[in-house]
Amino acid sequence: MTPLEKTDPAIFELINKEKDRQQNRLELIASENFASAAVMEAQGSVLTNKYAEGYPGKRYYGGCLNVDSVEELARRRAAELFGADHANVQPHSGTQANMAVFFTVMKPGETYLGMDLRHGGHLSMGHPKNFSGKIYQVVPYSVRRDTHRIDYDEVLKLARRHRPTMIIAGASAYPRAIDFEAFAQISGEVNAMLMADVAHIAGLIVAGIHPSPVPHADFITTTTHKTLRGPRGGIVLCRKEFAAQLDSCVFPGMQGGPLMHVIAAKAVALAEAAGPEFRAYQKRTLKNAHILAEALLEEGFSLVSGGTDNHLILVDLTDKGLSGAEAQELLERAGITVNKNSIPFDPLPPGRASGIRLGTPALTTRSMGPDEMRLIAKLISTVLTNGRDEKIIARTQEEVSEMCRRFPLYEATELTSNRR
Ligand code: DSN
Repeated sequence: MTPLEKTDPAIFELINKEKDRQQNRLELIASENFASAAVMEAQGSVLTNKYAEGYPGKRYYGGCLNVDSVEELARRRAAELFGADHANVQPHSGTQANMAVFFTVMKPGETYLGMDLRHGGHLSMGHPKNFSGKIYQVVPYSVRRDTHRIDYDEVLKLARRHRPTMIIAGASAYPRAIDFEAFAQISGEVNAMLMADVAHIAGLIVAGIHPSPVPHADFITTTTHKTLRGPRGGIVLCRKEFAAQLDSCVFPGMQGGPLMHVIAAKAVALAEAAGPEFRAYQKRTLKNAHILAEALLEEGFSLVSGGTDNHLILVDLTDKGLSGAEAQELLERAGITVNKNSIPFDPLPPGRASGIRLGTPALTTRSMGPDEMRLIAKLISTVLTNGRDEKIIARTQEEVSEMCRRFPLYEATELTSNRR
């Protein structure tokens, strides 16, 4: 019996069930991944017990010698990996990383440009219930109706008209490469700060298979758990002239004690991301996304923008007579996990949505490749065409289980960690 099983059988059982779910289902949520055993070991370590408000060498608590070294390593690894001047590794999430930049750059009431949430933008780019929509004035930019790609002419026009303090280049559901240089030209012309939110594509960037924003942006934010394959959390990178102000906006500005166990896990993931295996993994992720997109097109699906340049695909279901919510539910019952997603110019509200978003980072981590992507496209097509048929759902579930058995994720004996 493990200590957890003995102390809290209810939580032990739920973790065990979640492990089974991860093991036995096809994880296609574009923002999820499976962190390594080393990352989870660091995150589950004694560092969770240490308070360390402040920064290395300037803490409000004694006993910070070891956690100082941990945070120094994490900061150095992050800055080196991306080629940035400065890194703050304390934000607890991507939204908090973004909040730190807003607080550094903008006064309440000031204006910024961000990608329209209905066109791929993120909650923290102006949702009316989020700080970014409540405290600041957002001017949303969109994708073009004909290509579904960012309309850089519109961004320029809006920038000239509104003279924003900041422009955000970044998205959470955009399947095409982002032209950070074009954003930098626009922000330069109107004298705005440029923030790149690369949460989704960070892994591709460090692997050199998506253009980097580092030479162009004043601030770069990312989460650490998506393509970067680390623990859940956020990081901000910036030019050195903003370092002190950014750090002070994170602590004491918006957070108290940093999560040192998570920072240690971030450091581990950043070291993993610097290695050659990680680059190969990102290339496989990209290739799998291309193959999955092509196979879905062959199955008769429409894809937003016609395909993908990165790890994610937005499927437009308008001609299938299904909402994204219905498709998500049918696929879930068949063992395939996706999320409903708005598509550009969506006639349905976000709670129903006309699309689903698919991503290949997690399945690539468990070593699935082109053959599996083609099979998955067929399974998705079968379910979404005949999903009300219980026999089809049951047969698909069996195929999913068989595929998952061939690509084991966790050691059979370990209940809470140890990705293979
Ligand atoms: N929720 C994340 C995503 O799925 O893209 C963004 O924070």
